[in-house]
Amino acid sequence: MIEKLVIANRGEIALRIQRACRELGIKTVAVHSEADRDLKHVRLADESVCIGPAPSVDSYLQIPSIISAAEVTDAVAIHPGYGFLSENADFAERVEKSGFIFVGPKPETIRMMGDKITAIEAMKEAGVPCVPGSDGPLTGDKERTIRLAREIGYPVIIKAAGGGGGRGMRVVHSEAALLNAIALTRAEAGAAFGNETVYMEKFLENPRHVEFQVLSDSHGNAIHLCERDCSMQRRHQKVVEEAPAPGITEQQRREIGERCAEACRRIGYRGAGTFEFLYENGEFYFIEMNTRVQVEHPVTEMITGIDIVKEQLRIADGQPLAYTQDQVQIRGHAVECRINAEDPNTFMPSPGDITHLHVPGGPGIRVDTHIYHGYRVPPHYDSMIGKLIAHGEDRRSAIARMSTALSEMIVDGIKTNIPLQQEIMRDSAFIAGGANIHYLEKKLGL
Ligand code: MV4
Repeated sequence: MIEKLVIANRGEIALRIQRACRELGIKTVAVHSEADRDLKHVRLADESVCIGPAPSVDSYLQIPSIISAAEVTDAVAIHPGYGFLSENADFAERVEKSGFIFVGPKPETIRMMGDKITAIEAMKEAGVPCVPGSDGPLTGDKERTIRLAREIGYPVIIKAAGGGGGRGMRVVHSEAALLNAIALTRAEAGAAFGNETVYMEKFLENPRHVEFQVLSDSHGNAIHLCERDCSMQRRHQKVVEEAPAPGITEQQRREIGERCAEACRRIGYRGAGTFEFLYENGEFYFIEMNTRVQVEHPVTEMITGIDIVKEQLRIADGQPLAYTQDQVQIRGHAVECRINAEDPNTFMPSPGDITHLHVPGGPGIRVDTHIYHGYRVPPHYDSMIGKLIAHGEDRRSAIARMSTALSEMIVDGIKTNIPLQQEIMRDSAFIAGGANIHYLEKKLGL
């Protein structure tokens, strides 16, 4: 097994990775910014290295500093977590060229998925259902583009090949607005991603966001771990996630899940990954693939009993998958509430000292957080300070457990979105299940 690993991240995911390492007997090196000396995982790490000042660009995004930290500590592997450098193909490449194991897919796979057009092309070829669209970049041929949009049917959406996660896209409702919208999206994409390539898709008006978790090893084995519903979101930030997705039939799960696993085998995918779909009128449409561990991975762990981070580490070590598809059994239902240090009404970040903390517990409750009594939430990073995960025999019981857990949780000294999460757990459309991606924003009056 990998002897020592650098955790190239912070917060709850750094602690989550450290826990998996402990179980596997891997020593950990925490790399942290000047503002993060007091992080729980830094204190618990076998070794720690300060890699720069508070701003992420000067620390968690500094590729040479992270690789140097691995060199000076004699680490053999680097886990990027989520965000920061996790989907940076150049980082993965420099990690490997420096002789370290990158816990994630090959650099060329990350690059392929980073370009949404090549990602869709690969998935379509592997039999994964995609959104009707341009099947490649839009050309300068105006007549051809106008014809294409007519064939697809309005509304259409123009997306940047270098975008994703809600950046670089524009909806077009009529032919009169088409060419101008393409020009604008191109210009923005050029400025934001250094790539003016854009493509067109049919715009789905009221879809749900349903994503499949996969694991794929370096021996040609790939499995799916069921799907998650992440439709409860605000401004492309997920708020509540759950698994399995309400209303998906066992047959459809098998069908789409197996297409995703087969796509992994075909492209030689390595590690954990997520296939993002839009789900509308009973149909799945692939939009993007994420090549990292995701924030919401615990809901999948709760219903499958599989430790996704440990599997990432085993795969990175070159071991075959510990599970076959038949051994993946779904039990019950899990819900996750993201806990953010923010004003529940204005959504403004609320960093500061945690003067009092009480964490919930009881059957089926899991708390993934790095915060502790007396911890100061720094203002420099994402406002998510933890996740509450509730598992139950069915969806109703998972929601009931989550409601109780939220009512037990006390975080004093800073504002949190716990009141908003309590309101969502009481919301009739959430309780019914299957609300679409616009539901929360409409409820909040956005
Ligand atoms: C779409 C779409 C409707 N139709 N594509 C936004 C994030 C990025 N991952 C893709 N996104 C969307 N692509 C087509 N063809 C609507 C969205 C979208 C969305 C998707 C998932 C979760 C939240 C969203 C919020 C707004 C728009």
